[in-house]
Amino acid sequence: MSESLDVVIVGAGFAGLYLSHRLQESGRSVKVLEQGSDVGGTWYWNRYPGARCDAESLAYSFSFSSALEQDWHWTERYAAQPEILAYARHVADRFGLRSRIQFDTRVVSASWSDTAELWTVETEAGEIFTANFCVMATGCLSVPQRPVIEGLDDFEGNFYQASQWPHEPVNFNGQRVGIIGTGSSGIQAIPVIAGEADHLTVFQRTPNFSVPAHNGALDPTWVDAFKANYPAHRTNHKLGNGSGFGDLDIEPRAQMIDPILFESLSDGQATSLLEEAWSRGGARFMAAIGDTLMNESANAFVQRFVHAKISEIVEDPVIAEALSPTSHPIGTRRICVDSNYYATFNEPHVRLVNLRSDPILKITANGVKTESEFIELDTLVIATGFDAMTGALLKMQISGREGRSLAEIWSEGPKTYLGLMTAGFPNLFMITGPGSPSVLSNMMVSIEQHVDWIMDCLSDMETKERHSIEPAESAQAAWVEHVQVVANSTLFPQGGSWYLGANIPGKPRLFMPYAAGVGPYREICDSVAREDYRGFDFA
Ligand code: NA7
Repeated sequence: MSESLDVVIVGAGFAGLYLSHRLQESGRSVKVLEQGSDVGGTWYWNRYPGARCDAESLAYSFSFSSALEQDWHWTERYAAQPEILAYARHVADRFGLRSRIQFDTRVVSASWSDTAELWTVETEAGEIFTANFCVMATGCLSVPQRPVIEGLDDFEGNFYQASQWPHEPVNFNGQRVGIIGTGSSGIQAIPVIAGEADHLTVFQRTPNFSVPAHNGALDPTWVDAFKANYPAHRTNHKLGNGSGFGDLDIEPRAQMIDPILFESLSDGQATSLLEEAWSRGGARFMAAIGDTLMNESANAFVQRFVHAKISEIVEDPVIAEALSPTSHPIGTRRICVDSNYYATFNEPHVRLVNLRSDPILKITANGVKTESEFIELDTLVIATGFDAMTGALLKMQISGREGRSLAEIWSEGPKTYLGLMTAGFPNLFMITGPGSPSVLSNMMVSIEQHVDWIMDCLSDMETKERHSIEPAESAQAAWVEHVQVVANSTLFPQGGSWYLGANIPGKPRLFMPYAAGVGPYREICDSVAREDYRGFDFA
């Protein structure tokens, strides 16, 4: 038996929740298929100690309902995972979305029928859903990457993966813990695990740049003043040239302020801007000097500033040097936002093993063998990242016109038009897909923008009695090239990061997110729609 719908959505994270709300409101039939047992996506799976958002709470939240915006009470400047998950649950309950979501349901395939002009979506349990439209709301960081390390499966102690953390409390008291991975997840988890464990060994391959969060309780008076101005703040977040975080000043700016460029600053002025940004905290440190991600000299200056900070914080100069990134320009790998990360290495029971000079040879039943020693462990944690942006899409068998598979068409890297659709896959939308600002942006801003655009597109198709939409090959090719041209005008490609697929052996190297900023990107999408969906073909 198959269920027939207007729209099938894969994923009940924030994207799936908002889209299902809009579809439900519009009277369309919709089903959301979700692998987890609850809503929340990223925030359902990533429950590791210290997990919290690196965007500020009042910006990392939905703007579509002012009642929701006003009612919801964020407690901290950067919300922790349980609070964000509670928010996702609240949204699902408040807007009556749960009845359309089928949990514990993994989608294994989605195929387009040229004759029926329908998508058929099949689950692991063999259930079949057919729909006119299929929307992949599968998230950008949802397929964990397990490292290839000899003996990883032989470890007999407690073993945890950051992005697949158990739902039961985990206690590290009295244990010798090891952690592999020093990206955002590791950098958030390390200080918290160190607070409990008897001994913590951090196995670091590549150091990452991290700035202090200066997290803390939100001041209710500040929040009230911010909320009184919420629409203006949201406009700032949506239209800016940057990543959609906007500024969190109490008085929202009427216009974007021109970025301050490095060449206009003396060294003293540049340092004081960085000092101010460092003491304010958060990822907006990267915007203190406006061309940090475009200009090698500016970037080198900012790198030196952070290296000096690390040396000030970390007492042992050898450890400080090992923690100081030198292999990539700052910001070209996602900047981390931490609470006490560098200071944790001053604790006598915390140790850094620099895998660059002492690589792991293998993991055994009770520890890690490096080239120079054996480190006995009770517990091993891996925080080794994700098959980002394309991982979840390619894990499913997705086939479009004439049965051609997405994996085959993307074999040299993802090809999309606007990060929303791929040629040959009619009526298949992606939310925050490769080729859109996605992971370079405030996800809430980008999710709402894509959902609203898709909803307008569906209405327009109905009005004009169009049954299917897909990008023209030429428009797609031009967009793919444009995304690369924009990326190549920045320092991002030098980062060798998961933005490029560089963390997955054999994955094609292509810079996946669109780096021109959320405002310009929104303007392009809106102009495409205004010009009768320029670059799309309809049937
Ligand atoms: P990241 O940022 O991809 O970090 C993964 C870390 O794991 C990184 O330090 C890697 O070192 C390390 N890693 C991966 N494989 C290995 C092996 N085999 N040996 C040693 N170390 C390894 O993932 P996160 O989960 O921390 O963060 C992802 C995003 O989630 C983050 O940016 C936020 O947006 C939220 P490497 O750099 O490869 O040398």
